[in-house]
Amino acid sequence: MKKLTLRNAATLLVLLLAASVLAFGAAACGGDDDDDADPTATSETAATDVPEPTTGAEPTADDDHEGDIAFDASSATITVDGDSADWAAIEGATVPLVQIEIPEGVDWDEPNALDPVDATLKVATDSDNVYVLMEVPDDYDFVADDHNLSASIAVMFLIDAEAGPHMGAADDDLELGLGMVDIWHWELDCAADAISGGGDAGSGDDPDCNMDDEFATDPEEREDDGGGDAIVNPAAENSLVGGWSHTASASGNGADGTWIFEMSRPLQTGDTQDAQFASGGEALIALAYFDADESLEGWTDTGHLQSAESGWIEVTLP
Ligand SMILES: [Ca+2]
Ligand SMILES: [Ca+2]
Ligand SMILES: [Ca+2]
Ligand SMILES: [Ca+2]
Repeated sequence: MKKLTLRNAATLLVLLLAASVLAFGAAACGGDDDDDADPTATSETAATDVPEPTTGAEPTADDDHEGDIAFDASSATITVDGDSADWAAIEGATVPLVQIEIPEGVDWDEPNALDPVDATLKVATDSDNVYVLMEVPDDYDFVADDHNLSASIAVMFLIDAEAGPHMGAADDDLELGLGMVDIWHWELDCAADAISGGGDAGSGDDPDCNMDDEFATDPEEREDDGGGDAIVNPAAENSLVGGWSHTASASGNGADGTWIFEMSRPLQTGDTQDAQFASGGEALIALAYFDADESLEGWTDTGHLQSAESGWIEVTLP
């Protein structure tokens, strides 16, 4: 597995300190999709400047998006069932996930501290679909009727070339949306033996298992595809699927092990609120993990661990 390469640790540290604002989430990445943010210029811009879907022939971003982590996706057809056996021969990357430090003067709830974790990310494609495996070493927590007391994840993809890895914003100003990102946001409302995702077209909502297909333009502007006050997307494609498991689930909540989140979606969806992928192109990815042990009430919106401090994860598609 390829390891993280810190191109310039000193610079990164400065960035971490300087940009310790909300990143992949805060008010946005948790809970419901209520959008209580002000109708900012960012959302106005998004309403009138819907990006054209990128095609595989063109990379989804330019060289400005160099991050700390880059790897190649593999060619494979994966069974999305929460069993990672079909990924055994596929190489991925180690992705450090760290908690966001809420900056002074920003009116967000201060989370309870969580230790960083190293997630594993693998990506594969076949002629029709993109497949993503995210594994997180953490104890098992699943409570069927309260998803805040279960693990939750988000996988984010660049749509607009200028979008930053902090839900569309960049390190230097985390409240300034630079472009749209695609988000697969999974709160575990279904047990491990169910397949999550899907729902009515024209929406990103998964009414049964809460694996929603979303988009964001900045950390406070996040919606299900097709949702939001200003953006209309009746063509929203909604066939995202996921299966999950945990290696120690048989031992009950609190048992040490590894979460396995396996996901897939068509390479091309024709949906302006999705990233589009094709052979020879690039996927730019960021990850988030919500730990149910963060508080007695479970994970909070601002407390999640996230990868944006490493920049966009660059994945070259076969
Ligand atoms: Ca599988
Ligand atoms: Ca979609
Ligand atoms: Ca989307
Ligand atoms: Ca935990």
